[in-house]
Amino acid sequence: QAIAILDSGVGGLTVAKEIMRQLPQEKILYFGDTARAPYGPRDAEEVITFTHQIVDYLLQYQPKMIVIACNTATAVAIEEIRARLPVPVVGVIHPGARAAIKSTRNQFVGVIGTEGTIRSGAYEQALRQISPQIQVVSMACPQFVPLVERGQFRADRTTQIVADTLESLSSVPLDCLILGCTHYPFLSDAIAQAMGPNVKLISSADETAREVSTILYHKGMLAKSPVIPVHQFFCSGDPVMFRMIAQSWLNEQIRVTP
Ligand code: DGN
Repeated sequence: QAIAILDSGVGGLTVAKEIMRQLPQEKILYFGDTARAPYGPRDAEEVITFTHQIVDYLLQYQPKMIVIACNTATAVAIEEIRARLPVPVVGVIHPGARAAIKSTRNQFVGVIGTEGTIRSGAYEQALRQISPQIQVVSMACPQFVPLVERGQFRADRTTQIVADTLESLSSVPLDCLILGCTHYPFLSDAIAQAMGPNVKLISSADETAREVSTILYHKGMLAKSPVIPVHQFFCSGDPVMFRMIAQSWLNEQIRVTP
């Protein structure tokens, strides 16, 4: 049985890669809804509908767990999905918040994400639940996801857009910045350059993979076969672009089912 991972596009690959690294014996089924990305500007109802549709598609393969590797979908849909599924459902917001709390020294945390994620206030809520005195500044970065979906991670124009977008955060004394969208680790060079050396970038990937591993361990569901699994990738849009981005991020050849 596989771990099913979904996102609006290629962003969830940042989480998939970390799960593959921490749990190399687990088979991954990945769905990127590239035809309908970005989810960020869509209203909550629409994102909820899309998430249910993708989960239903993935359920045909009888996965042992679902990972919603999209902050926008986690923010609005995880409770509903969790309530209706018989398998564990993991999102990316609580793991991201936990990682930031572990990292911050001055209790001042920044969050960047899609409009949908920032509007939901899900990070503030998750952060304050763990640490009520935390100070949070959040900002939506609607231009970032389309750059990633087009594979433009390192273009000069990308670096410039990232620098311009994040400029207003430079006056805030944060010591860590949550990449509250799973697409953003693709832009981490440009984001790190814009934020400077005193701000640590926090991606949910590592902590989410740890949560996946803990749940599977406690449920006695970790894969036992020593055979290296063949992962499966599905995308709703252009498979050529998806494959190109996925192969360069994962450093391996993959097959994509359109
Ligand atoms: N990767 C998704 C997220 O983490 O929010 C959504 C990106 C998008 O579709 N805008």
